[in-house]
Amino acid sequence: MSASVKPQLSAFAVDVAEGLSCAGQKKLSPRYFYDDVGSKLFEAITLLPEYGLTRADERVLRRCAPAMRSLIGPIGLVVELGSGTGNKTVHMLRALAPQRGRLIYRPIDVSASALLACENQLGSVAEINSIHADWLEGLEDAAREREPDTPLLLLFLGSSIGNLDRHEISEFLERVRSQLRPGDFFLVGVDLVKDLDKMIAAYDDSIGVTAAFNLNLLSRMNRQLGANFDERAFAHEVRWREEERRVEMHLVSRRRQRVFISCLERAFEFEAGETIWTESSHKFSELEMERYAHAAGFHPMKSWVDSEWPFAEMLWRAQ
Ligand code: AVJ
Repeated sequence: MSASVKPQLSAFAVDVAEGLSCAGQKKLSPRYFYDDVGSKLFEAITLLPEYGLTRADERVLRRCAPAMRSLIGPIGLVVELGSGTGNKTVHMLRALAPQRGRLIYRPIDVSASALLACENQLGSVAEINSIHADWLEGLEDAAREREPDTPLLLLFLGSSIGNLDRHEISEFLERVRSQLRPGDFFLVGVDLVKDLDKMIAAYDDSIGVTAAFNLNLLSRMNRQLGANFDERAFAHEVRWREEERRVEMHLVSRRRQRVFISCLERAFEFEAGETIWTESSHKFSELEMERYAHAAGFHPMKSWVDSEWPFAEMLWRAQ
């Protein structure tokens, strides 16, 4: 077949082909959870009683915003990796907006609908100039387009950093650091290690919203790649991996089955009990994060921890 006949595969299709044809553990990247349905389901997750993470993030942000303002002074440019709808960011922007002069907010997200919500919600607090891209790609754009002499505050909230494997974190932070100038600030929100039952329940809620969020990945492949997954033939499963200090989400095949993905023109086999590993949510200590900070060229300035749900907001300065 000539190249012009075969349509170009999307990044999603290419990653699915690779992730499902691994000889060992099948896996898919959690970035693909966030299509329009997945983004809404994630918003629902943040309202669940079991998922204390987002409320803790919001509480600490609200509490630390004024202190941050006095530590770092007024800020002209705020960039956010994985902004989502920007719900939590509004307090931060209100506290940081300079008395006179403008505040530019550049949310980066892979979900266009989340960015639209962001623009509608925060438009009265700051000038919004959104970037529809992956984290690092978007940060490169923001860094290239920034004005000289205005310090930048980069936000990375909600423990999104927990999706990275530990061995990827140092390289990721170095790449972040390379886009910043000395004196810029980085605020990272991390979920801390806590009671095991709390960590598990946060990803295995009683009414099955997180299960739907996980299974939507199969539906998304059906919708966008012409796959024929039977969602009922897979189950949501949550595991705690002690040595890695992380919660893993999997989709378990309930029986032996074959799935065809038409845009890949390929079938994939699943054994009964075989899983697709869809997400890792790592849990940290403040000390561990401080080590990552130093190694990547940041100076940890201060951190704030929620009193109800162990979650830390850590403010670092680029050295
Ligand atoms: C947005 C990546 C921080 O890992 O806790 C919530 C996503 N997955 N429930 C997390 C998620 C299942 C969330 N992060």
